[in-house]
Amino acid sequence: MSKKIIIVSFALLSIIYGFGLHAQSVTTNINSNWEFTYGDAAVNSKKSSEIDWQKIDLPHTFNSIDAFDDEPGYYRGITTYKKIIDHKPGLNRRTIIKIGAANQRAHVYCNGKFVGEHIGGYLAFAFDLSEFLKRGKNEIFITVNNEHDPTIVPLKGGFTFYGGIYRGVELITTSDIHFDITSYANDGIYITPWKDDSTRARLIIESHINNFAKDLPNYSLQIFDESGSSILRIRKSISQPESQVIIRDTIKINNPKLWNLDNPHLYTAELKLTTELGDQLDEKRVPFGIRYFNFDTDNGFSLNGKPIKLMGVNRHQDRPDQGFALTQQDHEDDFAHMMELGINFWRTAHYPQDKSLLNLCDEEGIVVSMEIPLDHEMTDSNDFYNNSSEMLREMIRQYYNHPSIFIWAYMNEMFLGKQTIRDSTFIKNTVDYAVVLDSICRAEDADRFTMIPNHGDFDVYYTSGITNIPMIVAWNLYYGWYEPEFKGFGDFVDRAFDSIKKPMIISEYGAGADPRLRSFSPTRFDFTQEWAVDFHNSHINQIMKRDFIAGSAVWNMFDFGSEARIDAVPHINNKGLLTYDRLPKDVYYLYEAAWNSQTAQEINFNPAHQSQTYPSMSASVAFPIRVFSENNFVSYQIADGPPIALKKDGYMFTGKVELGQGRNKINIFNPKNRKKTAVTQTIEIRPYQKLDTLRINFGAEFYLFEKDKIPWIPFIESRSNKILGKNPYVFMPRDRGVGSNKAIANTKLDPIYQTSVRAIDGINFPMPNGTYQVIIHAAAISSQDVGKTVFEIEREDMDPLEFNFTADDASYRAMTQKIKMTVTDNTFKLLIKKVSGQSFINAIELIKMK
Ligand code: GCB
Repeated sequence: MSKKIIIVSFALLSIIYGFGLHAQSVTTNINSNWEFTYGDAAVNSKKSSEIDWQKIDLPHTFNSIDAFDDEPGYYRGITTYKKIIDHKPGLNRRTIIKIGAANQRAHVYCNGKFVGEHIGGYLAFAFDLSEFLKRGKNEIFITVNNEHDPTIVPLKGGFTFYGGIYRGVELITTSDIHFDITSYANDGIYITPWKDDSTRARLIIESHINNFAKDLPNYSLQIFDESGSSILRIRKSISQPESQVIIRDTIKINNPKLWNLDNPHLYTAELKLTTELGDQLDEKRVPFGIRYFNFDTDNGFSLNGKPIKLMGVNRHQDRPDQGFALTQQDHEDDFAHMMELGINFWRTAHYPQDKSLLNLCDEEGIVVSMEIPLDHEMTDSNDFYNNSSEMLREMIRQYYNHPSIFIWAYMNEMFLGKQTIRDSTFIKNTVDYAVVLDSICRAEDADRFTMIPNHGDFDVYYTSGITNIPMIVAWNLYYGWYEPEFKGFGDFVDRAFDSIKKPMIISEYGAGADPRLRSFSPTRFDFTQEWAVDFHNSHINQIMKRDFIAGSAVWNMFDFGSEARIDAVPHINNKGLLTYDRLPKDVYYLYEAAWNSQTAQEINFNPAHQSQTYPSMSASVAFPIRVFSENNFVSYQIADGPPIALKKDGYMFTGKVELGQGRNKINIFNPKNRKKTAVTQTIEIRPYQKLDTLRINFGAEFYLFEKDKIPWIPFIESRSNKILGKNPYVFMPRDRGVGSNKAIANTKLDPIYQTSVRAIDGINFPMPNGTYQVIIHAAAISSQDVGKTVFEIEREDMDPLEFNFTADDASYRAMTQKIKMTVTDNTFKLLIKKVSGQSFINAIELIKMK
């Protein structure tokens, strides 16, 4: 790994030596009292005092709000962060600033002087400020630029690239002689463990030391096991006066306690630098684990000789109103959700994530795959290649000591939208560069596996030869979402296994679910919770059946920000098992049944679905029951009726019951004690005629639930519920699935406005006599509507009500108009007349007037 190895030796048993209370390294977090401004204040001709600074604390991003508004795009440009530090020189003569992550190009200045640059938004960096600091107040400026830069990855990607200093900043004071933290912002220590044979492990411990003093320090290494007992001690003097010294020790540990998923045993290496008199100069404590593992083409993953199916998730690092600027507590809370789900595998897609999480993975026994954000696109330029290669090296060196990391990945879906012949140059450049990146991984770290995740266009990857390069070939597959059928998943992986004889991981699979949407007859791309459940249930089963799939990771653990994406919730990717604000969806409970060994045999049920009211336009509904459990038998009863068995389907039990109007109590029995009820689901089917407010959506079969409000119900045509017109049709402008893929301005109810019935002359359905306030909801979502007065609604004794979309900003905007209507013959009738373009309706509300 290193170029300047000066001392190479084998272990010497040490003698006990004394410690002084000399200069110890001190790390201070300096996250509070920063100032922030847009633009480059560091080279700005204005005085700092004339700049409009906002007071902020770190972690911080400047995109947590503008990436979610109705305006396309978000601020991508230069910004400046300022911090005053009070410097009191002491025994520690060196002062180093360490920045956890700044997205994406950062320049650090101290008292107006340029200190250094860091490229890339997802890794830490550190600069020695010692030559720039003066006694007393010092002004630190960090400019952070997140504008698109063809030389810095990610160039593309399905997530929001929130700019800012979004991880913490530390100031480290240390002595002139210290472990090198500036080169790669790690601890200057690299521990490579492997198992020699059944009774012995061999470790190489490499320490990088900076020596500005030219004194000759002493070096010591001590290894502790988990109980804190010292198992080995080495002490030596450093006889070389060089300013950079690398010490490499090879040590052996007999009968090592291995790092397993059930018992992730961690050793600690304690490394010290002391003066000749024994005064301490610097100290590092580095946890590490000893384990051996393999990814096998036919049989998948094994750890310490034991086969383990890796089942886990991907996770993005953002939350509402915070973007990437998460606190340590936020990271830990996310990890707690992942543990509760029962994962044993985590892909940190699409970039290296917070160190605190990797520490938790080390401690809890989670297998991690980590990657650089080289996603979809690359530039054929030296700067691009240098920056990306350096980023890969930086990632490996910063995270090298974490026993939880087993895989380095370095590209994602590079051929999305590419064609073998048309894009042959791009494809060739990518393959050539994959060879370079793969060899960097293997040179930096001979122990771990390499991986490239590809999307589901098998031929373009296979024929390019890129699948020959990494040690693991991974696939991001969306059968039953972007592609038509769940079953396509199995067909795809079987073919890939037959063609590419290499270990395989399913690096992504997932389906969108807007937590507000539910359906009795879910369908692809309707964003209902029920479709997502069916999707995942099918996928878990298909994955479990195939031993050659070493592991799989759900896309995604949490909903996340994706500014350019327009699904049911614009700017959010809704494929999370939990919502953006961390509320579990139904699919979360399905996974608990599949993975959480503590709860798998029980009923795992979304409490949010325990009691629901469904207004209905029909006398009864065929209500689907879905219960999640790994048990063999689950039954239910309606009211006090006889127990009825549900049908087992993978990790869930299903049935359909006819529910009449009123409150229906469904008792689901505890599978372990069938006399006891585990969950009671109370479904109220409410005849819509009895409601004071009726809210009807057109063009989809889902219900939309809003907190504390009457849900929106689908308009289901029947003999009495009619849509009038010669050829009315449900509008499906999306190339697959339900509704439009446009964000609708002026509303949060996008699914209501994205769906519609067009070429419509009116609607009628039974409604008790009386007077109603009628609210008509319309949004022009077809190109045919732009710039037109589209339709009019007939009104009693008044001119028709016009829906006019001629204004420049009238399209893709929620429009509502109210009218008063009287029903006299128990039939509500709304007549719509086309003026130009096409008539349509998205939704209506009827509110009974006293
Ligand atoms: C993918 C990408 C991921 C997207 C995901 C999706 O294949 O790797 O970044 O977010 O699909 O949801 O479409």
